[in-house]
Amino acid sequence: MSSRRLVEPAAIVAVLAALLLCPAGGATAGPLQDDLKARRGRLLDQLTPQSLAVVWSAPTRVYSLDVDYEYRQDSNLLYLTGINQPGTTLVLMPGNKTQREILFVSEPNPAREHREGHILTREEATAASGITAVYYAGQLEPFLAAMFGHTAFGDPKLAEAREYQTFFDGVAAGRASLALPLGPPPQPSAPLGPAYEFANKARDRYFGVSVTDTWPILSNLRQVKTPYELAVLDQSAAISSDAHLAGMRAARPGRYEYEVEAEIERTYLSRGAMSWGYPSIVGSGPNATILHYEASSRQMQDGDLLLVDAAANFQGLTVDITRTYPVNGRFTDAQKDIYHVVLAAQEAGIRAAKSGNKTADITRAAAEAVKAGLLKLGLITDASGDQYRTWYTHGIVHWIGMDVHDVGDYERPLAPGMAFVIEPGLYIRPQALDTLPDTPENRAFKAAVAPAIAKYRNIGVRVEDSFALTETGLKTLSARVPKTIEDVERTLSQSGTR
Ligand SMILES: [Mn+2]
Repeated sequence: MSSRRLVEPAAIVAVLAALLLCPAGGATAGPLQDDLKARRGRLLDQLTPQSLAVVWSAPTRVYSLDVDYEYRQDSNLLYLTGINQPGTTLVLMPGNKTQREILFVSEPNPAREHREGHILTREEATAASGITAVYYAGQLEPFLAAMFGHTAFGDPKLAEAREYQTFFDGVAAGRASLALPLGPPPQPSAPLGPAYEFANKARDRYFGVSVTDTWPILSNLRQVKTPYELAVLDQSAAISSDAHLAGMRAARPGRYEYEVEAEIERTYLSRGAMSWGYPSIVGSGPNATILHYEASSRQMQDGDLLLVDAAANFQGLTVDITRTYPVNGRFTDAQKDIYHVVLAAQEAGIRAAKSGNKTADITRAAAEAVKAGLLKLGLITDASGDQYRTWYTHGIVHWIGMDVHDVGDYERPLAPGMAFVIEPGLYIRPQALDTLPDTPENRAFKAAVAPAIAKYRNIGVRVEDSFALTETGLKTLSARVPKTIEDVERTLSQSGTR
């Protein structure tokens, strides 16, 4: 890491500011709306002409009693409309003459707006989404009833122009398709969600309509980021990278994990990322071996490693970054041993992250490096089997985007526009051995690794970077966060009174 590490990428920020940021008070027509239109166009292209597709917004969710959680929009609806407001529904009808995209938004409600804030007007919804046909939410039911009942809806001119005739013909011929983002079915007793509920109701009420699943289409679309999305993702990564650097400056023996978390999340908010992409993981000492440690309540001790896994949600896009570093500024030899194996695994994974390869190639390359490293450290005795999984316990590649573990097909070969992480980790939890069945082989394994366990116990290391594959190769979105032992120690030594 060079001394440029704290320099803002000012040129990039200026370009993005002009490209991305909407004026205060609301969105307007611009590059985002063009991109949203293109995203909807690609979905429309994959629907049969006699389809009616519906995408619902997420419900509000209760935190406790009369207080809600901060609103989190449904990712598919946000992807297609850019509208971060509950009570929004998108309808797409590829066979329509003029209005192939129809949006339903909440009615104005002065009393509610006094309590909760402004509700987009229909004009504002058009400006934000680029969709010109906007109705109020109360018209969704009459609209759907009209579509399935072959009757007029809205402006009489639409009926005159036989706007919906393709769909009506489809219903009459028994070939209409109700295209819903169903996704994998929920657990048998879990709530169904709007898509499954509506599918069931439609089956009960309407004949000549079959239900199809748009989830795989949407997942495949979201898997390949547009240039616009890649620009936002880059800016999201810049904020998260600075947050990690702020966390590194704050960490030291005697401070609490939550003080580091506070610096990280302060950075998000101060840079316009209005929330985290996932709850911050800030775990010191033995807590670094807990994959999703959330308490952040421990006082950090001299000699601890601190594992920080955190990233912001900026304009709906989230990267995923993890760093592990010594709170006193210097890795111990034992910590270095584990760290080197993790880094070697990530480097092997990065070499395999090429267009045409699959994520399984990354996984395999990293696992080979892990096995070789663990064997050398005496933490496994046999690199041919699954012993390494005692300490190497999770998958290391996932897509990133609107969801931190984003949708997308893991069998699809890597291609430009795909964004993902490579995140090997080793967690030397002595209790991991307790779960092994009591067999002669396992007894021998435990005895053989006992000296290494004594040396490495309670060390947890994960290193995670976010990447985008481009036409010219792999781009590391989180490259500014120091990663090698030298760079990490230099950064920590530069940050004051450690
Ligand atoms: Mn991750």
